[in-house]
Amino acid sequence: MPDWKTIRADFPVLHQQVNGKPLVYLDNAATAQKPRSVIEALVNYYERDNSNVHRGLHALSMRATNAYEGARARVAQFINAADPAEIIFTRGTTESINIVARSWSHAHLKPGDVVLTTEMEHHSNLVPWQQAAKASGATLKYVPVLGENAEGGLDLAALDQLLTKDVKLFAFTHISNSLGTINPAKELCRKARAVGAITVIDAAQSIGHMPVDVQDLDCDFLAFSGHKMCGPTGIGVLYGRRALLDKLAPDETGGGMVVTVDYKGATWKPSPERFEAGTPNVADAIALGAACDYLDAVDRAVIAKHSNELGQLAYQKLSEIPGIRLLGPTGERAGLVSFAFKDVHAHDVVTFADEDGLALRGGHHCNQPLMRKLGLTSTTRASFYLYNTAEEIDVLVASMRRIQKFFGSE
Ligand code: 7TS
Repeated sequence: MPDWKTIRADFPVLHQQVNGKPLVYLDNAATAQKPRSVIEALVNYYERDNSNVHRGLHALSMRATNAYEGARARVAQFINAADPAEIIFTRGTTESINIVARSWSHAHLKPGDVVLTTEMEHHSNLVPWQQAAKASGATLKYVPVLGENAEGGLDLAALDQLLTKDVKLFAFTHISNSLGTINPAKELCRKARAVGAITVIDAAQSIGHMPVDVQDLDCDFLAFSGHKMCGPTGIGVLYGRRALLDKLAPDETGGGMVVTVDYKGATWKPSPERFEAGTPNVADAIALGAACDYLDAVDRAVIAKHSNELGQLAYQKLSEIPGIRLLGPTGERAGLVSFAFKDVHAHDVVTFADEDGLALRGGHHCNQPLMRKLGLTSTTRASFYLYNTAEEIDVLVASMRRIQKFFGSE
């Protein structure tokens, strides 16, 4: 078992005071902090190797290219992809999903087809499918969530009813960013495959928090962001099965992704270049590789156990506060809790908690349709990661008790 307290020492930003109190950073579902090794990977690249990739024959360009392609191979290993060519570097989860929603949908969806997603999706895995359905004439359907606090997770019996031969694509989140639900991703992929639908997993919340193996999950596409797994912002990944990618038209066109061009047209390179037009985000891709190294050195199964236990502990301690309503599963859950006081807006909760040095998030968490279904406009969310401790949950609970007393919310 790693010493979680020494892990904290790897994250420079955590060691500061906020409003005269030690910072308690519990906004990891929005973005995770960066260990020194990731920050150094960025600095080293810009101080020693900075150059454009793929097109140069000089030493710096070759070093940059090797490091960039090395990062691709590292990410492939991180998610157990069969081939580094299945790793496309993007700006993040949102761009990754949009690429599939535009390129794949444009070629494959027609009126009468069904795109299936769930009621617990982040807008990034919802609005692109609404757009794809509108553009193609396909119908978008949602797997419902169960329970007045969505504590029952996805309605798997309803899923079985919804999964007809008309379903061409099923897109779902691995972990809900507003409920803390861990979806049975492997089972969902198996069910979708049985009716011939392809699968898209939104792994934004799972990628840095638990082992993710695309071959074991047997998914077709998987999307994630570097910044939620200790890597930089502005870099993310679209994983796609090679056989699907090679048949897919590019989403963006330009330099670097063509074989030949004349005044009439162009031909495309295979994946991954086909989907990476223009100068890529070299530095951040390399630092994402460093983030993979960091997380694997700790071990993602161990990280999952640690942050899920913090999630359960926080859920249990917060549920003892009068007038609080907690969302999501009552038992096993991911490392986040989302809750609401009856008469206090989440923005007030977050502002009060900030006085106690806490970094929380309040709002709809880009889950507006789900919030509306649950009769809420917003929740307060605390989300945990490998550097958080049980003592920090005590700070959270004490702060929430102070707020509850101040507002007299019952
Ligand atoms: N999918 C899920 C499940 C997410 O939680 C997020 C970001 C995204 C997609 C989009 O990721 P991006 O990196 O492309 O922006 N979630 C949150 C959040 O919960 N609070 O801030 C961002």
